[in-house]
Amino acid sequence: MRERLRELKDEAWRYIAEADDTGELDKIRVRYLGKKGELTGLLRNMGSLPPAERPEIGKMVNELRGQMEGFLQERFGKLEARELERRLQRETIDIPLPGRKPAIGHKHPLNQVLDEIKTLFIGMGFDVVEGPEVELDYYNFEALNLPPDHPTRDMQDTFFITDDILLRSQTSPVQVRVMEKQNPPVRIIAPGKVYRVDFDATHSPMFHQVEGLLVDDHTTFGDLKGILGAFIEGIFGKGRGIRFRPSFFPFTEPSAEIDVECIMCNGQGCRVCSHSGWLEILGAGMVDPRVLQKVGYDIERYQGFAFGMGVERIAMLKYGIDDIRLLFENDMRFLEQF
Ligand code: 2NM
Repeated sequence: MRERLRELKDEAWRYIAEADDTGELDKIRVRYLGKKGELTGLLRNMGSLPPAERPEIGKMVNELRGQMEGFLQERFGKLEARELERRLQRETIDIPLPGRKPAIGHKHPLNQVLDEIKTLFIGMGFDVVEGPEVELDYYNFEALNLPPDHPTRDMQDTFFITDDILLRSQTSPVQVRVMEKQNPPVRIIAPGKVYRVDFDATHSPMFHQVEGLLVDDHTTFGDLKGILGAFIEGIFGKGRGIRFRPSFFPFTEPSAEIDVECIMCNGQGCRVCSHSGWLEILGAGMVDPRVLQKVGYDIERYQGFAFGMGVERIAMLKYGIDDIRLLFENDMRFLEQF
């Protein structure tokens, strides 16, 4: 029996010393010290020994058990430390490594400008209205005081679908539709896509307009100047010179084109403003009473002013973009700059 114990110890010590990881070591522990383990088995078989030998053998088995537990624990501590060391090596975090940035998109520059325009007019009490892009000739031209033979109608170079259906060339038809349904006071802006047969560095066959209309009693050209002055200040900043030049539109009388001091050269003259020091940004005027009369308004009581602007043009002037096509190509290298 003593012989057997010595063999068992030698064998176990060799296994424990050679175990390469904590998992293997645990299997060895179960093999000797587990419920069905070899050492446990020896204790259980004490009954088969002569009674005189039992106390001594029992003591030896228990001693071996204690030694083995101690040795296992020592090895376990070492292997566990080695495994932790290896795991830490493998899982090192490279702290200065730049993170993977998710590509986050943002609003297209045109929509940024459009939202700015809307916000400014909403702040001055205007409602935002939209209407059809495929429009009747009546709303696009006739209601706006452009009879069939009017020269401006040819000049507009419109996309016709049939004789009396077309792609709107301006958003003013939306305003006519509102006036037909609603009595003054009217205070609206109509943003949206418009279509004209025109294509070069500064013109696109589809572009965006914002037109505005205010109709009330006692509405004057002074109101127009005040509202548009506040708008221009909001878009281009305070203290920039503004000038009104006489102009002509079939739907307004008197009419004006409105310039702002060049934002590139502060009025000194440069390539952007064709060396004039001024940028044209708005058309406007007092609504021709004939337009108001056609929608059934009492022209003895009501007057109005209206204005229109191209969103692409304002974006180009604001950001110094020299080709309108850049706004539609959606080249990320361009868009990322805004
Ligand atoms: C402009 C310039 C001047 C305009 C006129 C109207 C309406 F419907 F009230 F008659 N809406 N927009 C207008 C006036 C538009 O764009 C350059």
